Amino acid sequence: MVSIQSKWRYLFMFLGVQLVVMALLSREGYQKRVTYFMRIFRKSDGGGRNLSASGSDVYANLTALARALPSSDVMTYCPQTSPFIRGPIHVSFPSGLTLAQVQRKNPLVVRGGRYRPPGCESRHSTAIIIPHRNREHHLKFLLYYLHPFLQRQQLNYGIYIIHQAGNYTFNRAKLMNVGFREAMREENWDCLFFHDVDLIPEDDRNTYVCDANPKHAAIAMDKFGYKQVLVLLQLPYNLYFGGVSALTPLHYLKMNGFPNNYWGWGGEDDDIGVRVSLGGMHITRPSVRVGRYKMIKHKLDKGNDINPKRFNMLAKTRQSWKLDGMNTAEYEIVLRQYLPLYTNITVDIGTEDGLHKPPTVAKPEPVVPAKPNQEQGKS
Ligand code: UDH
Ligand code: NGS
Repeated sequence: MVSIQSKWRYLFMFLGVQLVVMALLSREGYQKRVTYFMRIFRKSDGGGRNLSASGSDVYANLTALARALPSSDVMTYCPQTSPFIRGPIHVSFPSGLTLAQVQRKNPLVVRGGRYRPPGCESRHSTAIIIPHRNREHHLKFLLYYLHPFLQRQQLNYGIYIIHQAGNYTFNRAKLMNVGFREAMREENWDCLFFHDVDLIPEDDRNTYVCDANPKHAAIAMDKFGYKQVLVLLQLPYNLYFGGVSALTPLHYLKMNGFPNNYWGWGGEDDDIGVRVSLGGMHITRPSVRVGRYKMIKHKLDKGNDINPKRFNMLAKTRQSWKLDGMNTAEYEIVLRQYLPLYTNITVDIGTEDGLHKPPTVAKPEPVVPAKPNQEQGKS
């Protein structure tokens, strides 16, 4: 039999344990654990529709955008700030994505990767220039995110892929010169975005329109922990201009475009930054909160080795910028294709020794209709 005294003892012990447990639970760790579990519950009932912690689905409001037809026959200008802008975008890279899927998700994009907002007259027209070779996998993801991103901003836009022909060392800056001239030949764009293929914008408040001065848009990347690149690289004079940058045609011509002689990785973006200042301009930037990008991870490409001459060349930008640039860019267009999601311009930019005949590039075979009797003869 348990005595009354020992009953009290058990009761006090029980209360004591309760008190200790409560004290432990009320510590900060408990709060974190509760928040963690709450997040799990919220995620499972959210159906992935609005991932508020990591941004929203970039396609979330595209159907509303397509329905925004003009209220009368007279098209009015789109509002100063697009009502479809949402802020942070959730970016991930699911396997199995195809260009056909991207095309289906963007029914208003027309031949050559062009778009105009359906309900109003856009205030801006922007060409996106993407230097490219052997990065089809990255291009697919960029197109998946960039098309709806630009549509949410109610821009007139066109996407140009400037594809370097052959296997000679890659030259990012010269491809940009080609992109500038070829895009301007097609339309009087009021802004050009020079865009690496592996950088995905993560906030649609980072508007793809030009400022009064050249704008460096990719200022915070995941690979640098979203710290301002400028601070991290300890660059002098605020000149970092790599990744994604925006210039008007006038800006571009004032600085004589980009250099043509940086073959291989590195330095060309620093040269471009110096040219901005030599052209009498300065670089503007969005805030770190908005100028955020996710980089698709990769290693240095074959055919794009680090350029050992880059530091010597950089030391001479002040003397060379007027002698080498847009005014001296020589190239030969190999192929121009108006594809459903972009305009592809395959170009021979030659080598350090100058421009010679294009290396063998697979041109599409002319389609010769087979004669019926030939077909029959086969079987
Ligand atoms: N690009 C291609 N194909 C190539 C090389 C470059 O399409 O073979 C284009 C592409 O748009 C790319 C851009 O050029 O985004 C810039 O090249 P990059 O991605 O190689 O440059 P980044 O500075 O490279 O992003 C990081 C690789 C690690 C270099 C380490 C050197 N210390
Ligand atoms: C600088 C390079 C730039 C390059 C930047 C970031 O040092 O071309 O690093 O590179 N300049 C020179 O080499 C002179 S990154 O870390 O993104 O690979 O863009």
